[in-house]
Amino acid sequence: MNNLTKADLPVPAPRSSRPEILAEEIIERLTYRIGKDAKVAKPHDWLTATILVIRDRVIDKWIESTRKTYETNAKRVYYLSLEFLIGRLMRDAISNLGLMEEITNALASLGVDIRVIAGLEPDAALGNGGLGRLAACFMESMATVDVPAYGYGIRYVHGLFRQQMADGWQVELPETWLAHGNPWEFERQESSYEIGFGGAVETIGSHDDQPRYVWKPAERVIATAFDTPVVGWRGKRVNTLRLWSAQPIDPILLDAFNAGDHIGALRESNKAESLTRVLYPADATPAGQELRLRQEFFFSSASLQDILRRHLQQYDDLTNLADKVAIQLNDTHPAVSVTEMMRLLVDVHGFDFDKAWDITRNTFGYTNHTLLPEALESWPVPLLERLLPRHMQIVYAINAKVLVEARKLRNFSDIEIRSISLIDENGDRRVRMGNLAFVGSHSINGVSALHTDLMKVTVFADLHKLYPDRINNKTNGITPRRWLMQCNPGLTNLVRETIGDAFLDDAEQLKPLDQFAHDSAFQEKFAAVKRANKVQLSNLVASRMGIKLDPNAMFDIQIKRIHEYKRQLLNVIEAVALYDQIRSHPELDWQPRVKLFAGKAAPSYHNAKLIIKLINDVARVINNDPSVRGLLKVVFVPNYNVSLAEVMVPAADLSEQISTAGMEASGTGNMKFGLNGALTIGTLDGANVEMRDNVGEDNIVIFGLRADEVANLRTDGHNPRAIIERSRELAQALSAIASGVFSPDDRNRYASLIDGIYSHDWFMVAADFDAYASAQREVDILWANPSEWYAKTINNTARMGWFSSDRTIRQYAKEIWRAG
Ligand code: B1H
Repeated sequence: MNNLTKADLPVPAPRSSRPEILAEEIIERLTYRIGKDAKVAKPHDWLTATILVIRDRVIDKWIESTRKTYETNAKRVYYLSLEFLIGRLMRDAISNLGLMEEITNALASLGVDIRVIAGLEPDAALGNGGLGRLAACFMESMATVDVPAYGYGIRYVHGLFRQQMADGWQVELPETWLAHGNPWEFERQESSYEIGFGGAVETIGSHDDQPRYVWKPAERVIATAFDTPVVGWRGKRVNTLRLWSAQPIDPILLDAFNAGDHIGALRESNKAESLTRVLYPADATPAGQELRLRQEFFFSSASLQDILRRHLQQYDDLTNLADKVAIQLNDTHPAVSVTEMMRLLVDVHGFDFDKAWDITRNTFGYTNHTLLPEALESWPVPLLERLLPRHMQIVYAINAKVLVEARKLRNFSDIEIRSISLIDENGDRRVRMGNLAFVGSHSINGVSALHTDLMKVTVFADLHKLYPDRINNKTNGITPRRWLMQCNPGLTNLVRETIGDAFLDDAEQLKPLDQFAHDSAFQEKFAAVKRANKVQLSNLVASRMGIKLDPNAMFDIQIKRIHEYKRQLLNVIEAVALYDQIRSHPELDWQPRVKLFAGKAAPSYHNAKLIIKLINDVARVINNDPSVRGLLKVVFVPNYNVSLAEVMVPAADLSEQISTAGMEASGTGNMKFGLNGALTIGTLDGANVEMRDNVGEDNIVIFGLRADEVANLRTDGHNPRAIIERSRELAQALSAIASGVFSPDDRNRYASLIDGIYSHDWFMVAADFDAYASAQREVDILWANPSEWYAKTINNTARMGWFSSDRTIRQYAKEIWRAG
């Protein structure tokens, strides 16, 4: 080094935000970074050039944030997640930096429409649904509330599949979000780690009383980091999303190549790269394959090695790890981290087992996102033994410690011991990842009040008895930047004009809007904003599907993954029943409705795919029947993703949140709709319960069985056939579907789906049908009275501020991480 010390090194001068300067910079990037003359530049080139200009401003803040964390010895939070469902980044970054007007004008001066290029940015869909989107909202909120945080995940080459419709059936196509390169990411070749698989464990020095173990993997791959900056509101802080990509140790086996085996020469390379090639499209349906476990270990090990390296570089000591590092496990997908941390501390850094266990538990927190038994991860013992032999030993050692404590100190019975064990001995022996994450963490949280209560009495009842102070609740939230300010500028501007800007920095400051709920002038403006958003959605549906919607009709929307427990089936059966009613009672005062659906089904989930087909079949019949007189339309919008949600959410009048009570851990779409002024029709499930508490029971339409009633019916057995026989509307709708009225080309198509309702009705579709249908008629009555309707929906916007993910993150920071 020269005579400058590192601390003296200059930082770049602050950059101008004047549109003229921004325009100059865009031309500069276009010319020298992309190598294009503005005269021939394609819209994609303009997009990249614009992102590069914004990116520089992000980098300035990024470096500042990273320096500050280092200089203040601040605690760092690491959010480990196999999914980050990010969506587009450009508008988010521009808006959080406060440069929307300036960039829009700069582009306009160059003859470029920002909306056109913004629409070209691909959706980063590195996630399935709510769990992945929550991780993305949390990243943005952690930057906003100034928590020094890193997200760790996988840089999938192919994110969630693109959904196409072929004759009403879902077809999956690969998503190629990196096709045009990704200007947001920085490859960090210097941050690379070796990740092992297989092999054996060697014991060293077994003659003394503390033998050491060394894992000698048979296979190794390299994990390389790709960093994406995440900008908080008003550019306060910029954090890092670090995604790992797998690379071979030897990119090509030259000997094999030279011997003429051109394919064999690349075999290792292909195998390594296949590790991070695709996202599992499972979403609360079991994935279960070896490749998935490899992905989980790959990103866990890379992340922990990176965390320990950074910590050692700063503190030169791992004994204070838990004071300076908090690691949050987003569900059990990274749970193998608990054993990898133990291996690194004990085998690599020489800690004794008990000390390492204290450090590990004090460092980790675990968030549970589902109680669905089929979604609780467990891996066969022989698979773990083969792929991660040292980790399997560590599982046994942890298990021994926990079970001895439970038996000796707490007198646990055989049954209780069996339920808390890390090894499931019912049938093939499997390692329970939820139990591993639980015992390896000081905090285990649920994602809504109801879900957390249920955790304590169902899957984790016995572990809760052993460690009663660990389970806590952190009700989910959503970022109001993306889910109000960016997706709904019309409403944002109206609210600013009406109550000022305080809500921009604190969503709970939406409250004063309450006073305008019954103000007819304000109601009119609120309705006009909603109508404009509905026109925008109608245009999208017209251009993508050639279907014309009437923006004066009620837009009734259910968008989320397709799952039996989410009960899209209940919704579409009700549509069929309503169709019957409209035709048999043309004299009644029916309120025009458009029922919109969107969502993807796991490719292996037969019934979910059949439900999509049913929605499309029902839509075709109803939409083409003149006797409906435009009073009902059904539309399934293909390829649901974050960007589509950003158009559909602001356009909703009615939000469908109708899961079987006890099954939706939280839901987050429910919050997005409420914030954007939709009325919710829903069950008392997940966060709907807290939404009711916040908006008041007059401002939400609740129906159906409660979670405890569902549980009782399931244990006592209920008789769906008798229920169906008592409900004429339901019986007729079911028999129409089952007999092929909507599937004349294949009359048996829905026989088994409907038979499931008759024979066991696990998801309580029959049991809840009448309550749901009458709740819908109640909604019609409200809709017929616009001043009442808008009073309620204004109250929803005013009272949803508590569901900001800023609030959620502050609770995590204070109560779990003790950081920020
Ligand atoms: C949620 C998942 C999930 N819970 C397995 N569990 C997956 C499970 O690919 N897999 O194997 C993927 C995802 N996702 C959702 O999390 C809940 O169903 C929602 O109710 C909740 O709002 C969301 C965020 O907490």
